[in-house]
Amino acid sequence: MSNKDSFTDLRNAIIEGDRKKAPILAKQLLDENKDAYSIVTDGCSKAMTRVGELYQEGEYFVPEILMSAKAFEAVMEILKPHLRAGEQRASGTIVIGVCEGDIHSIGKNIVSTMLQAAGFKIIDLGKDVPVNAFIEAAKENNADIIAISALMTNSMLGMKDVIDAVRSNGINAKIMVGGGPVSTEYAKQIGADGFGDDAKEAVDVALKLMDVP
Ligand code: B12
Repeated sequence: MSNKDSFTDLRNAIIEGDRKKAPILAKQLLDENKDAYSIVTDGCSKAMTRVGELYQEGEYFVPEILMSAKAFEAVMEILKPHLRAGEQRASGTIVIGVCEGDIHSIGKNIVSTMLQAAGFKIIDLGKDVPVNAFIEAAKENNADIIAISALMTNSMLGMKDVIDAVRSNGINAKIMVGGGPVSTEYAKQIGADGFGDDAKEAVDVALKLMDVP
């Protein structure tokens, strides 16, 4: 990371996969009155982008990525209560999960936390979720929205299977999608009702789908 700012040490701790130091640094940032969501975006998420680059450059392998992911998760434990302290203006039920074959869950967890903070009831199906599980959960919970995450170009193809199954089962839920390789264009192409680039956008899109001003 080139530009040094308040989040540099935290980013480095995550890049180095230091799961002891990272939450301590996050706590310090909170004590300095840094906003919890900006700690996630400017600290943690940027660090993971760098980890992805190091993986592509052949510097990092899966074990190193896993250590960084664990450090990120340790930070999220500290930040979650602060992210949840938001204004709760939404009502509605959202079923959320990561596409089948995909075990990337960090981004989905942040989206889930932020949606909950906005007031939605969240049914989190976790990662590697088969199409049927989305359908069953949507029916059982009378879902207003189904939110699907994918981090890989091959797993994101499964989003269309979920959407097709939702429509053919006559489920009346709106569908929103997101995650690394997903774009507005792709979302339109597969017939999703909404797309969000990050967790804040996910909340805006969900509120819009529920007609909350
Ligand atoms: C961490 C990580 C892992 C960890 C995941 C741990 C965990 N618990 O999640 C582990 C080590 C397990 C892993 C494994 C693999 N990974 Co990986 N991984 C990453 C990495 C470095 C970071 C992802 C991350 O957490 N980002 C931080 C979060 C906060 O961002 P995010 O997920 O994008 O989420 C935000 C937005 O996208 C959005 N969002 C997310 N979901 C949703 C949903 C909705 C509805 C909305 C609206 C918005 C939204 O909001 C989030 C918050 O702002 C990425 C690199 C990258 N640049 O993304 C590679 C990456 C995703 N992995 C990759 C690969 C190839 C793999 C492996 C195949 C490696 C291997 N050889 O085994 C396996 C796949 C395993 C599988 N079957 O899923 C590739 C995917 C390439 C591709 N395009 O298909 C990437 C891009 C790395 C690379 N540059 O090549 N990985």
